Amino acid sequence: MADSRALRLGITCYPSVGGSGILASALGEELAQRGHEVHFISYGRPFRMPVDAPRLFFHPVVINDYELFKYPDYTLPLSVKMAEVARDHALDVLHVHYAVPHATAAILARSMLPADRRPFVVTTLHGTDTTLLGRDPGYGPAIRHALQQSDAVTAVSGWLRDETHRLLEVDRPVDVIHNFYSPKPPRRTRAEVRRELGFADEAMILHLSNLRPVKRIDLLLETVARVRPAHAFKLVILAGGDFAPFAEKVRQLGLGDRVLVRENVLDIEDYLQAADLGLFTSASESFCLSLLEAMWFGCPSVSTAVGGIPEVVTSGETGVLVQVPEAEALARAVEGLLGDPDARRRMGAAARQRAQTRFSASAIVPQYEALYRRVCGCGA
Ligand code: GMT
Repeated sequence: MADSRALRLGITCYPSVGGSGILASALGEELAQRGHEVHFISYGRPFRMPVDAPRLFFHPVVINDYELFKYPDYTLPLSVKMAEVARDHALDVLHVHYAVPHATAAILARSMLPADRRPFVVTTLHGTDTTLLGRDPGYGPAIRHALQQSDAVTAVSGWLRDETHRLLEVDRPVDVIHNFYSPKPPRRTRAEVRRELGFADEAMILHLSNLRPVKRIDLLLETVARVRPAHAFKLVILAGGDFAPFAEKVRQLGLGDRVLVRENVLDIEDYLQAADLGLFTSASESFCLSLLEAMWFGCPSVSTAVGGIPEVVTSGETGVLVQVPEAEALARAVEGLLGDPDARRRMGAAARQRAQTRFSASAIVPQYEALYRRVCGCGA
């Protein structure tokens, strides 16, 4: 019989700036708003997790540093905290975001509990947990084991599902549930933000990422250095990390007056609404949540056509995908859109429409709820 009772859910994610943590926090918030009880378990409070929201709880994992250990261990205290929260709050499901080490800790936590108190384990793969760590002989077998032992595994794109089967040789189904984004209203107007950044009539190209090597910030800078006319735009980088290592490259390319960097910005919506074009140059990307964030604000993007990005962007309709990841090809695509405000407006409107219909909370969160109910055997 179908059971629509509210569920008790544990969510573990990285609490720092990063797509998997952002997605997990937003999911927890949405689930709590839908009446479920949500317990975050992590070493830090997820940075976008609201304070004082009903049915939303945070359980910190305390990590002690013992002299004997050369490297502090997180997996064991995390698993103990997961088992404790699962027992004390009668969790139905432990949903872990990013397999390493969360899925392994969840499997261990489950086995610490008596059979009638064990939560079901759902693991969501986000990207490098498969594509980077999955290839590492020191991690791959442990990830594979945790995926085989999970009650359900999801991937944030069809591409990541296929890569998981290929690289980790898991012989179990992997459900695809795409990412979603729920924009917060901007706090400042577009004009105020552009004034803060010192813009006159230039177009604003926006890039936002954690700046890891996979984001190819070198290619991003080489691309904008080739865009003409140079006075027609400025590049704004919202950096979820330290930009200092790239400052020399900015100088070498003569981009000092055209590249503006803001580090660890919380009000990203302020900048998203002020942008005219997104630019993403990643070497690999399972989904690219930042690209979706731009789409929500009617901002079309130029991006490398890698990984799961073609599932997010329809090339020529909601943005431009560049098949050859080279500065020259990317720069020509940027110039094409900078020089054609009508095309930009048309693509921006189509991007917003696609984001709302395909990648909104109302389209995606019910897919997770259905998955939880399926693993719990409590109907849809
Ligand atoms: O997998 C990672 O590199 C980290 C992860 C994160 O926490 O930022 O990023 C991945 O997950 C995001 C959310 O699902 C995706 O939007 C990113 O595309 C993905 N990164 C990569 O695949 C490189």
